[in-house]
Amino acid sequence: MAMKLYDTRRSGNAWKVRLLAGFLGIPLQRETLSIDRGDLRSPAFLAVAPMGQVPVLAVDDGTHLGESMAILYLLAQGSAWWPGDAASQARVLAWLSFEQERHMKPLAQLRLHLALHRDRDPASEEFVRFAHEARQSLRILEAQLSRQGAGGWVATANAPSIADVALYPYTRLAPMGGIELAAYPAISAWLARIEQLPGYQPLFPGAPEKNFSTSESA
Ligand SMILES: N[C@@H](CCC(=O)N[C@@H](CS)C(=O)NCC(=O)O)C(=O)O
Repeated sequence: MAMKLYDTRRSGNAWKVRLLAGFLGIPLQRETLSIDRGDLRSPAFLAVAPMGQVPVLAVDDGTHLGESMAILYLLAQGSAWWPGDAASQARVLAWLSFEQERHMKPLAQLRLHLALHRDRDPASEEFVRFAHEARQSLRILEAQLSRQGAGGWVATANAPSIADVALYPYTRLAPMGGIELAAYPAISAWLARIEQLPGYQPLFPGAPEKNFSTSESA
């Protein structure tokens, strides 16, 4: 039976899980919640998700697992997406940590408030700071991908890892928050290579052209 993934239609963090499941050929049954409807504050959801956020995966042993990094780690076990040697694993962990600490938040905030909710001023101190942090994070990623060379991946040389999956969604969606990617050629080539991998899943199933759509609620 397919594992159940609690997500929202537009969650970039849940997209990471759906991407990896697609690459691995793991079927997922989506339970798609709505932030606007208050689903993430319902007692039923909080019973399986103490952190009150998506993604959450219902694991085969009857437990539930939150946090995208933890879910990617679990799903990738036994596959090339989680490399076999400790030094490579440590490098993957370093980039997962970077994604959570420096990459995801500014890019997610810019997309959420400037493109989806349209409720903040891009010239406000807070959003100028997010834009600065987002560009800094993209410069670090660009430099790393340049170092890795034309066919390289974020943390590994010959095959992609869960670090690539983790960094893909909020990088791909950066233009929604006003961060154009043309200035980052290594990132642009890497995004295209990920999108060519067998099993790639766009944000909206079967509709890659809708990745940047703002017409439907989260
Ligand atoms: N560190 C978490 C962040 C998860 C997260 O921010 N989820 C967002 C959706 S993309 C969410 O549930 N937001 C609703 C809320 O925080 O109330 C992860 O990587 O899974």
